[in-house]
Amino acid sequence: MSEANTGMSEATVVRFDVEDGIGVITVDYPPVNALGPGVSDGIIAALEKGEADPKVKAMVLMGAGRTFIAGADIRGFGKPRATPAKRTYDVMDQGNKPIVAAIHGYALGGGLENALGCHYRIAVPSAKVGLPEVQIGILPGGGGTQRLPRLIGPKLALEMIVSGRHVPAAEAKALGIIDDIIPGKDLRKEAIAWAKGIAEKRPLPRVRDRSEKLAEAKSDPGMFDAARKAYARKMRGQPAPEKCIQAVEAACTQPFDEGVATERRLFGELENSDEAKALRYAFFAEREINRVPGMPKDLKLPEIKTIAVVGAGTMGGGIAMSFSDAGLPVKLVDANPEVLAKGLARIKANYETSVKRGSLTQAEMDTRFGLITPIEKMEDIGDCDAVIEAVFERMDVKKDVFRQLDKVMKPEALLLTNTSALDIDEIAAVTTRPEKVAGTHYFVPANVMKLFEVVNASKTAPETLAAAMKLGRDINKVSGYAGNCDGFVANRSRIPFNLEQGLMIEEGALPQQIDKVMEGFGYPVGPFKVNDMSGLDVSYDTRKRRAAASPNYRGLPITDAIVEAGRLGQKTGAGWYRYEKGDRTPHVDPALETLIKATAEKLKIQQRTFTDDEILKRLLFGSINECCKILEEGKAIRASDIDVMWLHGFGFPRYRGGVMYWGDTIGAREIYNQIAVWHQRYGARWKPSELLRQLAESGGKLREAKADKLR
Ligand code: 3H9
Repeated sequence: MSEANTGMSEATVVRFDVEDGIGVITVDYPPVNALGPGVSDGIIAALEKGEADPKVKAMVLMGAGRTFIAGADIRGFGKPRATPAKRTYDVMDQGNKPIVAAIHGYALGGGLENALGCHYRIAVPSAKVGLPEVQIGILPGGGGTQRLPRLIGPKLALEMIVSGRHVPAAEAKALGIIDDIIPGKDLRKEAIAWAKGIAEKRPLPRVRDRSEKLAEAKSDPGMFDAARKAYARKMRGQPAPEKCIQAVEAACTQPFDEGVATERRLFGELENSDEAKALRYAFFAEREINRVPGMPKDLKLPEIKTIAVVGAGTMGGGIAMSFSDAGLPVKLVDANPEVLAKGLARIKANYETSVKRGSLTQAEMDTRFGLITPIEKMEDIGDCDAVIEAVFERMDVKKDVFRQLDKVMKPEALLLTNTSALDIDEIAAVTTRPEKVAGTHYFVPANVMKLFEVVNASKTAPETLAAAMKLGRDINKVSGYAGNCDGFVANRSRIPFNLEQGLMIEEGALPQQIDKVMEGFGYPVGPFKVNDMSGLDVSYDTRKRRAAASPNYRGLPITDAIVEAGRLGQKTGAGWYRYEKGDRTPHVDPALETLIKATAEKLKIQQRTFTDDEILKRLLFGSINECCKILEEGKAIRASDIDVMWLHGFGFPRYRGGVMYWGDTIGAREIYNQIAVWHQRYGARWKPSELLRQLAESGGKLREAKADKLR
């Protein structure tokens, strides 16, 4: 075996060696072999070496470590860079020796584009391929939009490129992206053997030369507009999906090289778009959120294999599903057999709806439902590694459950609570193991929303915190750190939004105007339509309880009057909107306007008109101010964590990065000035945070704000 480095800069990132007549090019750029500095040049140098070496009959391109190639180096986007003298794909196309891409882990973006430049592609069963560029606001810029349609046809290529989804190896084989699936026990050995099998085959199957599949576009010219329609709602406000469609269209109408030039032009138009920048920020923020500073390096995490959920209500059922959906067995406990039976029936009905919709097969439903074991006695969950309590949100009820759990659970078990507002220190104090107690706060619906807020109470051990955060990731959620305070981080930062929403109605804005502003901003559904879906009675009850507890509580009298008029939302046929029987389409209702006006007159509340800009700022500035207070108090680690929480807990439009990222597009100074004016006009709730004032003065970025110290 001869081993050689391929040049100066790429010496450490790409290796080339020859074994048994096969030149093996190994990309070794941890952690995910992104096409960072020197990688593409290293591949080119290796290809040229293999081409020139008479001993080499064919070549294999593979990745070292956990994956093939995860794509271009996203950190390099938006920064100036030189146009490469040569591109790997062109060098592959010009070569005379067959090249086999041997894929394990992921071949994404530029990774798959390199594989498409190879003559053959083989993969291990667990591999995944895809062109996910659209998810970071760009399009495949390495020939992917031109080669993939030639390989699998424009219709399938459109779907893959515009959705950006990861395609598992078996499906990729069925689609024609992968030529063969290999066992992958010894990737290198199997790939060399495979390459030997095709070494003499000619002509070389170059994807760029294929055109038979493109004929599909001629027989179905409507496919591009159909794709536009299919993604219009989902990808509203974003330029990338449209440009992906244009690029695939170019593959069908232009010769290959022209199509590549079109793709490159469209890529250039997207790379520095506001949406692409925000989406890149979101990508890295989602990885950063996993890091909790100050954690001991050698932490030994308790293993969590068996889980129990206490409380079979809507929340408990959703939580149980979050485990069964991830393939983990879960025990669902409720002392009340009726509630337990109802809870199970609700879970079953949820799964049945998914089967009806086609998003789940009957077999998958059976497996998932089968993972949930109903249990009536608390003693029967004692051997579980962790338990999540999801009972009624009242301190005495929670304490009672925790006393019981402390008795029945094995000593090393974690005791987790799904409380959304109660003091976890107080709950932990009734147990003999407060170090094993933490909050794991789900968002509604628990089986759907990705945010998993992990609350660090004052006695929570680092192992418990880290294990709880890992538990969230294990069930495909996004774990975010929160300190123990009223509302924790996500809900607390959202409270001003909800409050201003109600107050603006009192002052004369109409729900349809506010919804239109927020839908225009990028929310899939406006906040009042969401209220109508969840029911107006829930927050009504909370307000009444708060009013009873504190005589100074102002409340929302107009919203209360709407509820008292029997308008509870979709379930009563009217709320902020009017609904036809059996239909969930919201209709603007003049009767609501009359009711609001009459109540305002009666209560002597002055009404006025609002501009769209004022509505947006009133809704979001208060939350930005609260985020700053949360950071100041050391209850969140970093501003970008709160942004991730808004993306995954509240459906904030991803292409706007998050509430703090969006705030930077306005600027801390302008936000501070406006808040100071509102502080004068509306009083204490708009008191500017000290951190916001500092950022305004220093010109600092909201999104880069961090807690000095976690408390
Ligand atoms: C592209 O290819 C454009 C082309 O068309 C050509 C243009 C000319 N770059 O996610 P993880 C880091 S666009 C830089 O935790 P996992 C990540 O930040 C690209 N860094 O692992 C993290 O770093 P840290 C198209 C990257 O196993 C570490 O690697 N490709 C990149 O859960 C581990 O990542 C994509 O969009 C990257 N491309 O998931 C794929 N990828 O440890 C993006 C990862 O410092 N990547 N990092 O926090 C992914 O989707 C996932 O990382 C992947 C692995 C599924 C691969």
